[in-house]
Amino acid sequence: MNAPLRVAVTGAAGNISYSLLWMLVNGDCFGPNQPIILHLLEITPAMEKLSGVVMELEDSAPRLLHGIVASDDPRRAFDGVNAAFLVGSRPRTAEMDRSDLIRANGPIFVGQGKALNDVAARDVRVIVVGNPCNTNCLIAQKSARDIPAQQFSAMTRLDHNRALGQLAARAGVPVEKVRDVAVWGNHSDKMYADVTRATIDGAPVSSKFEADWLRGGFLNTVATRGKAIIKARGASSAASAAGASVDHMRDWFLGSDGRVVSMAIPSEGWYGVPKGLIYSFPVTTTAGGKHEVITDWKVDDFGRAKIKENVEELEAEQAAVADLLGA
Ligand code: NAX
Repeated sequence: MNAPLRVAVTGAAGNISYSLLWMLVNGDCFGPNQPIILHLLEITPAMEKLSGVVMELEDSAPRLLHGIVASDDPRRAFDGVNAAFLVGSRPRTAEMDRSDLIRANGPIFVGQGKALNDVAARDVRVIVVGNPCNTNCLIAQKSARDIPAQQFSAMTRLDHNRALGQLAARAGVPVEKVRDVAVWGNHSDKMYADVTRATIDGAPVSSKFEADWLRGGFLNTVATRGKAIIKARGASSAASAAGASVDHMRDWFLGSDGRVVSMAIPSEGWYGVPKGLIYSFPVTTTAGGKHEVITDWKVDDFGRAKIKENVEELEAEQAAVADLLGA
């Protein structure tokens, strides 16, 4: 057994965490020989609910769980952590539009970014799940001045997995036969699930399906899947979101074995995306927390327009929180 890894989860009493925490303690993310100490953060009014989650974790007696820290103080919850899942954020209410949500959540990520900067392990890897996740990630990253920017990321893996799932289902093959799908941009309904390099059982996706479907029904289904789940289930995606965050972090820590995956990371100017925007790119990952953007992806005119649209949306989000980025 390795020495325990300290893993923070915020919004630990929420819906996504109710799946995520058990995936973590069962070894799905960091492997079957990696013990973990869970660091759980909640807001004060949710601490009682969190105590129930802690009881259930204890009652599950997981072999890999070597301790739990539960707190409503980010500086205590992030102390020494090597990985952080920033899931908690304020939910969008009926009267809020996207810009209200951005303004409501921004300050949370200033505080959490500063706390990570001050007390997390220097090798910490951060995934932001709480929406609007790209811009929340930007705020946290800018607030953590001493942590290298590329250790911050936001989650587009659920969109990526949704795209894989749609293609596999339509082709009638197991999902592992589908490769080289990439999600570009923002985790919003503008995100672009790009299949121009994708293959199914070695054959190009473009040879299997009509371009009209790939640019129409397919993209639309992936982009609006969250809403369809809320309508059908009466609650937002939780287990699939937890699973996607685990896929993201597992690949980051253990490597994607040559597979293309999608991560929203600080742009270095790749594909004309302005430096610093938290933008989803096709990447491969290697063990030890490294990701490498695939820089020779041939983007067609349709893709270029989509990439630009996402840049514009993220720039507008960035402008809405400009006052929080120099904190
Ligand atoms: P819940 O409302 O069930 O849970 C959120 C939890 O966060 C609550 O327990 C709340 O008390 C806590 N919280 C709020 N402010 C906090 C703070 N400052 N510090 C710590 N905890 C805080 O939401 P859930 O269904 O778990 O979803 C969590 C977030 O994930 C939402 O923002 C949601 O929009 C986002 N999602 C992101 C996805 C993605 O692909 N990036 C997909 C799934 C999900 O929609």
